[in-house]
Amino acid sequence: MAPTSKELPLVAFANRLPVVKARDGWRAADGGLVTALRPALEKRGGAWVGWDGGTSEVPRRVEDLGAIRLHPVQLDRKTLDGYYHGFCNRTLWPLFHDLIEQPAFNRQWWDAYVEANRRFAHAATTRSKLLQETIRWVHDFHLMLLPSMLRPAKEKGPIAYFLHTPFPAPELFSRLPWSKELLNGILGSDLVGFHTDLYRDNFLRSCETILEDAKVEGTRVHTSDGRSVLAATHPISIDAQEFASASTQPDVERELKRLRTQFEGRKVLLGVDRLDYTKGIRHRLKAVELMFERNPSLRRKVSLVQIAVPSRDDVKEYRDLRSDVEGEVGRINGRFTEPGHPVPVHYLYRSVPLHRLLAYYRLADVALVTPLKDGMNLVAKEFVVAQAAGSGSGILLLSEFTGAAQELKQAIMCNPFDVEGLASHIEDALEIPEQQRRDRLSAMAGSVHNHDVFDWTNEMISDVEGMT
Ligand code: ADQ
Repeated sequence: MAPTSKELPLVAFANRLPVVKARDGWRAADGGLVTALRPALEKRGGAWVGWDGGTSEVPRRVEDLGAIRLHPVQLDRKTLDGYYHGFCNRTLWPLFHDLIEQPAFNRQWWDAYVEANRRFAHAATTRSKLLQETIRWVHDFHLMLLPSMLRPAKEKGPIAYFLHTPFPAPELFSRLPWSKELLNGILGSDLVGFHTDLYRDNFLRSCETILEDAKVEGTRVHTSDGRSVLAATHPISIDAQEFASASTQPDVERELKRLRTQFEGRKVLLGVDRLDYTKGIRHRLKAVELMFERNPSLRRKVSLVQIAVPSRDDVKEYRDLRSDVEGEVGRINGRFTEPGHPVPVHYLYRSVPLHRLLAYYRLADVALVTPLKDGMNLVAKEFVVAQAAGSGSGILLLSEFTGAAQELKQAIMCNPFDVEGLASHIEDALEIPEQQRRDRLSAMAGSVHNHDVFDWTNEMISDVEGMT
């Protein structure tokens, strides 16, 4: 569809292109960001700039992404190592998640980060089709310098930036030797979006305390070059309607029937995460162990299913996490499995297909979404929508340190650092009367339906469009 006179085309910048190579050729990748941006990109016409994943054969278009043009960015091995494996995953990720692991500061990684951001800017400014007037929307902590690098082409339309992780308190952020450069990079945008007011305010306080020549007034930052940048809260969401409808499809019902037989007579606790130290999996397992220790009768009546998607296994902290988690699962099962009965902890180290994931969401009596820190956490939203669609009455146990806790107020809130408290919350959650469970669930599913991922996209776009 051609854009109307008021609707500018959209160019998305994200670390990865939204495509994967399957056996029968290239196709759109599964993922929240592709789902979120696709309707706007298709309606307005647009392009996606992202790293090519190390292959030089990415096509300019793929059939299931319609007219969306793909602009691959190439990164040599050394730049990629410093930028992605180093600065993104070992410096910014732990720093932005409140130092759950210690960030490493390394000047070569920083240089590679600057260089990688430059390559993204170069990809945008050297491709003639991107030079028409567009909205440029930059995503996440990989590309914090990019907005200011795109700014010299300001007359080509407004720039939005969205951070998918938390933004840390200035007391933590200022430890980064390049904190000023990153703030000035982000401030190249017209609009900066965050999941919660807390992250937005941390960003504003950081600008106030770290930048001498910027002035913060309310939620605006006035820069030394006379511009005014708006910081706004826009929590991301999911395609609630699609999730609800997929949750009751025949393939999900079949899988659910099989799982119900497998777990007959047991209540099911469920964890679904990337295997990341921010997700609180170690603390969760300790709490489950404590629960079984304190309640021998639950050993035959309750199972934990922990599904963990492999993630960043080239980083030592992630390999250590995997071996800790697997050791803990082994220990719990060794201690509490009773002869002739199933193991109490079922651990799947893999990505599962959507119909199976939805069947697990519907099966669960209690979802344990207990990150130590998480920008939003989409698993919490997916769980309540899938449960409600299947007329379930599952309980969401939710860490207060997730962005989702700001919206899903009817969850049972917990502090995952308090392992004993977490164990008690799980015990209590198993006892909540049915009507109360249903009331909580329907309120939460309603709030996700009322503000879905397309509202998120539209709100960001309409905010930034209003600035031209
Ligand atoms: P993530 O840290 O990746 O995202 P999250 O928001 O929970 O975290 O999204 C994970 C996604 O992966 C969900 O859609 C989930 O369905 C899927 N998933 C998880 N385990 C899976 C499994 N075993 N098999 C298949 N799919 C699985 C970052 C930030 C978050 C923020 C999002 C979006 O860290 O805080 O919510 O971006 O902004």
